Amino acid sequence: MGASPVSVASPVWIGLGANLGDAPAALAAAVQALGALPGTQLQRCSRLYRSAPVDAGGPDYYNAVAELHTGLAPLALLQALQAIEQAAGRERPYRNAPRTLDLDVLLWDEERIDLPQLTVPHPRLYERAFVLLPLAELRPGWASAAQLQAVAAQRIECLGAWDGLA
Ligand code: A4P
Ligand code: MG
Repeated sequence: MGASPVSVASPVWIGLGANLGDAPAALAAAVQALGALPGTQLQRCSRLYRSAPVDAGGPDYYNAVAELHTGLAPLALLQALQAIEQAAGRERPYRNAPRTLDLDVLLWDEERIDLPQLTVPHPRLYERAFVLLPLAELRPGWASAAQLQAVAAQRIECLGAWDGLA
């Protein structure tokens, strides 16, 4: 007798960013869209942050992190994220150009993913206050004091609860 099928949902953390158009509205719509993906539940969302562009120009960014449980495979989720970005009017004129919506896979459970299209943990995760601070809200104790100290000079402000908050 074979074992009964087990549905495996992985905890996944998604970084959301935008600095063109109505960025808070774009982030709130994206959080709803993430929770509506097949086989996927929105678990929690961080508070909303406003941050100075890092390695980039243009207006201040709005950033947040969402925690999902998904049964999607990594590349299927990446494709879904890119479809949500496109629906929000994402254009890619050059690297780190200002954007209406950016969705990055930050962490996939405890896994490492090393594919041509997808690197997880996100390679620039630890360099960025706009990722570490909202992620630390959802995973208290995950970032060390030294890691948080390393990004302490980056300008970032927490705007508190918002529409995306689950
Ligand atoms: N890709 C590889 N790994 C991943 C991953 N873990 N998640 C590939 C998502 N995509 C991943 O991404 C380019 C390619 O990366 C994709 O086709 C995918 O196959 P992109 O979003 O089209 O291009 P990008 O925006 O130039 O790259 P990326 O990686 O999103 O840029 P960064 O490094 O995340 O920087 N400052 C502030 N304050 N707030 C921000 O949100 N964001 C950036 C973007 C720069 N500065 C910022 C912010
Ligand atoms: Mg991206």
